Amino acid sequence: MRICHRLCLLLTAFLSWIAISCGGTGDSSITEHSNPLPETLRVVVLDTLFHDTGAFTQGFEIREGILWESTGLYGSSSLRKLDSSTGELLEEWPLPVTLFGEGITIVNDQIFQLTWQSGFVLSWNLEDPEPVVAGTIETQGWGICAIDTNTVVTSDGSFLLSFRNVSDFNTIRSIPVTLDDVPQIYLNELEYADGWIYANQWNSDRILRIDPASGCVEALIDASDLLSPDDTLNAGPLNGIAWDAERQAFLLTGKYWPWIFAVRFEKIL
Ligand SMILES: [Ca+2]
Repeated sequence: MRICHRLCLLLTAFLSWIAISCGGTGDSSITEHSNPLPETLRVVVLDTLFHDTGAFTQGFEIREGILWESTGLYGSSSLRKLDSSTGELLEEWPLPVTLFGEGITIVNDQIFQLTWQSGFVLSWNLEDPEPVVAGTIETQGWGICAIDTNTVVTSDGSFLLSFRNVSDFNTIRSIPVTLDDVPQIYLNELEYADGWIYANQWNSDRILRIDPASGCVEALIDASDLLSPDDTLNAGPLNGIAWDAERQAFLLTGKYWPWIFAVRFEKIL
């Protein structure tokens, strides 16, 4: 009974923290309807680029006109260098067969690539890509994005985002991601742009725009209309988000998708 009572107190404190951090007062009788639902944004396609239907996309990132892609699965994981204007594959480097590639991000001249269950964070030099183990994390590796040159944020398939030191990947803090006070699980591929963290949820066409300070979902992006019915037959879920500052657009793709879409997000009027 004492354990149950303690768990109830912890759960109550957690829910109160969510209510307060997302703009409520912490009083459940007041906060039940106090937080407005986040706005839903539609996806406007600006351009369509080639994407390899054999690529099990796990991460997407752009630097100086080069689109970098991480692919997964044991035995076919890789780091790929793509032409960001066409999507064509320029070079590819395989991972050891024991590693399952996940999200990538770039800090200074290093690409950091997560692996799914090994705990290893790989580092690749942009000029001469060759993987080395830069550190380890205590969780599964799903998505990663850099928010400055000292800090990366990782997802692990749960509703938590972990802020980590680039130097050793130790966790500085973790925040729950909530939508209308409900924790959002399956956070996957990440991207940081304009002060927001963008995350797609595994096995959905939905992207969340998240306040990195509070973890509150501030907008929902519905990407369900990107693929035609024919294209969806052999395609997996959306799992690539890269902010292209030159285009002022996001590049979106998914596992085995035939296309990369350059898009912007617009309010639904
Ligand atoms: Ca990304």
